[in-house]
Amino acid sequence: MTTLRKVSLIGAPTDIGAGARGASMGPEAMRVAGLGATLEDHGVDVVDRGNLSGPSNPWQPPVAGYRHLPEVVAWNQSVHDAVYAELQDGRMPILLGGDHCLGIGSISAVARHCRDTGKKLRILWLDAHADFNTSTLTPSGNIHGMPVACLAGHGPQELIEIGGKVPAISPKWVRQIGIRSVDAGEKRFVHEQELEVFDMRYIDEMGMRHTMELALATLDANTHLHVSFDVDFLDPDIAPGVGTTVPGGPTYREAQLCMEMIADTGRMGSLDVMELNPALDVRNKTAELAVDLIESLFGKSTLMRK
Ligand code: HAR
Ligand code: MN
Ligand code: MN
Ligand code: MN
Repeated sequence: MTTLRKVSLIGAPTDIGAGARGASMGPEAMRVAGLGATLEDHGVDVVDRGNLSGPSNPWQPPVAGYRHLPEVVAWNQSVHDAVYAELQDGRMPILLGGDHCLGIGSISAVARHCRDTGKKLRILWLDAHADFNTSTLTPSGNIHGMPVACLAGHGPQELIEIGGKVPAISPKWVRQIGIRSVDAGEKRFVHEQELEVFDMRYIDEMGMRHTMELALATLDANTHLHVSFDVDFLDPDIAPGVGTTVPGGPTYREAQLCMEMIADTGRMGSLDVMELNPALDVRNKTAELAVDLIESLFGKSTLMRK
């Protein structure tokens, strides 16, 4: 089984759901780090669709528990439409964020595609954060802390219905990896909704290999695997260029193994690369690391493997 070799890059240059400005520069930093040419070197057919457009960031306080809700809806609608069009075209969308609120548009489109085609959906959420807040649980109102809850149907009507069905996904389809920062109310809600979380404690004790074996255990030939890669998943020592660093993340090799084991499944059908913040990066090294890890998602490994 090999990963689909036709890829479309979609830039979503906004920080509308984030608590720091700068993720809006993420798509261009990924291009500067050579994402397109690097994938082509691995035999991937790459089309860069350029950047989506949407409202600018008004930088306002929360209203009824949400910051910038109308703008977040507009961006997610356009992400949904772009991602869905690529899937219908038989291509693998790679969404270049932008902050992680855009996972709502991206994954609701993937879920819709899976309903159209009778595929089973599995979502790997690689992140320091669970992103499972609601308007009443959130400490910040930042919607990048809410996408998984919204996808599971817990969020404002205009956001949760973007992909046409509410809820877009079941929490049972999600495997979260690398989690190490969860707010108090959010933690209760994660347990109540039975999200499957492989947190850093689990990875410390059991290792990345065992973690990924379990996270990938229920994939079959009819599964569409969506990978939502929040760059703050990585340890800040190797990936400083994100808005919300949390110490104690996966090392370079742990992250590589994670990506290599995903590649081995051959089931990845769509990918988000989120929260890269070039304003906080050091000579674009976080973007370069993200490109290196994406190469591994497409099968780069140290030695040839069968
Ligand atoms: N949990 C915090 C909040 O909801 C911080 C969320 C930060 N989220 C991201 N994406 N960077 O994972 O405000
Ligand atoms: Mn498909
Ligand atoms: Mn996130
Ligand atoms: Mn995060």
